[in-house]
Amino acid sequence: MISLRRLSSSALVLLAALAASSGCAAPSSAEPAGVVHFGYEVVAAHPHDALAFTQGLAFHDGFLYEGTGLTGRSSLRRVELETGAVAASVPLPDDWFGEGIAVCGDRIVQLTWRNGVFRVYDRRDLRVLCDFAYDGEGWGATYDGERLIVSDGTSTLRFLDPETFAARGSVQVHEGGAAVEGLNELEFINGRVYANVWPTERIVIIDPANGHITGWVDCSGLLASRPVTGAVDVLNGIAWDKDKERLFVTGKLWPWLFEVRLVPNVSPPTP
Ligand SMILES: [Ca+2]
Repeated sequence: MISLRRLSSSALVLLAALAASSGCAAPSSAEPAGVVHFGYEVVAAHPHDALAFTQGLAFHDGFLYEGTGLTGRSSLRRVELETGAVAASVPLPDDWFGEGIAVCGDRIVQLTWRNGVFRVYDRRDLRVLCDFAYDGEGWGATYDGERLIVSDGTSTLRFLDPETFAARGSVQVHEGGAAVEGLNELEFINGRVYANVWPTERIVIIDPANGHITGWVDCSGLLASRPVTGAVDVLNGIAWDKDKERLFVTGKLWPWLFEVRLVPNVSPPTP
């Protein structure tokens, strides 16, 4: 069994109570009780590098940190929130395909898709500290304060020691007995793991203690709310400013990065 710190779920309990009192649509019978369906409100839209194939996103001390993908174009960046300007950028080797990132204290860990390497940086100057070999694909990453949490495109979240990368357990993410595949970019927020579900416009909210789903966020229509020229790819990238409790989302090649506020108790999308 996996041992971890369980944080308060009082917010979700409150949201469920609000749902019951407001007459909003009840969850379908196919999912467990208590699953909250969120929509969103756009708080702000900030410029984002439309050439950045966003694979990892985090927020720390006033800056966004972004990992980009595609061979020959992969990088780790420090990005100014308001302007989208790239304040610092370090390229990955040309044949590496960058994936998720996690800020672990003074270090940043960046995954690669199929290169079998985690790269570790000094967060302060983005200097490469070391590389770690691992088996399998790397997709998303986040940090819960104790463990690195990674996804690999399946329904499994793996927990690793953030310094040695030793395995510290895993959970399968499921809803009503059905595995939720395609877990991609991750963000740890108030005891839950938020995960982009590739290749959809939905974010799933996961209890990392048991893999149960506690909510869904439907981000459909988000990018369409702003002018877009050029090719774009899917929603990917979630970052949480824990000091100001701001939630940021973007996508691969999106020209915008959005601050959003989640709105509970929307009806789930029709399958
Ligand atoms: Ca993230």
